[in-house]
Amino acid sequence: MNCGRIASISTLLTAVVGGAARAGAIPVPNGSFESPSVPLQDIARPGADNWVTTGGNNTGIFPNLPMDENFGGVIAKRITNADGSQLAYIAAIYDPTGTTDNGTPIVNEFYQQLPAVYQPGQSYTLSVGVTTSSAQPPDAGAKLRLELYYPANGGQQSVASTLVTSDEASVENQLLKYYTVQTPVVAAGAAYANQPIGILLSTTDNGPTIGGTFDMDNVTLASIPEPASAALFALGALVVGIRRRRIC
Ligand SMILES: [Ca+2]
Repeated sequence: MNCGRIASISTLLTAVVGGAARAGAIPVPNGSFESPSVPLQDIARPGADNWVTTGGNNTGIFPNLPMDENFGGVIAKRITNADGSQLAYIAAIYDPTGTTDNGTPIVNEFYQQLPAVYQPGQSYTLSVGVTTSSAQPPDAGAKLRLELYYPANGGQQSVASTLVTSDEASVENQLLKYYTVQTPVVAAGAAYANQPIGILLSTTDNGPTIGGTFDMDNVTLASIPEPASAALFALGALVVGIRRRRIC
């Protein structure tokens, strides 16, 4: 192989692998729950733009407080590391046979289906900031489900999920801790390959006697190329090494 050809291969490998090795951010519309804008005096409102929310008033968004406030003896704390000025709340209770004030089942979820699809050769990482409400902290053992799914058979089929418990989610009810959901590398033959990516945040792992509320913020999603890219990178480096040892 001549030196010119080796040089061109190494240049190509460096370009291809260098591009593939970077994790890519996938937009999550209203992932920071900044829309619609909720006036401070309204305290909170159900629903959130771009997300499907269930459970009536049990799911919605609220403006972060400028400072800790005392509401009739209940201390509501400012969340000190919020992203932007608003966050989401979700009640921990789960009672599909019960009904909310709006007449809907007590099933509390945020979900949305993205335009992006699960691409073979990529893995996906969902990241969500979570804390517990200072005014209505969740009961011990309450769980929050963070999930990546794909639409199937008219429903949602889980690809990967993480359960966050109230005991670990809180730092004095005022500091977000970040949790991730990691998918495997998508195989070309996987049922969810090339299917739309869905994000689900829910409290459906609890029961009808579990009270309190989780707060969430800054939902982000990234795609990461499969480890084989690292081998390609090593191959690229090897070709560069061969080129440098030869006299051209
Ligand atoms: Ca936010």
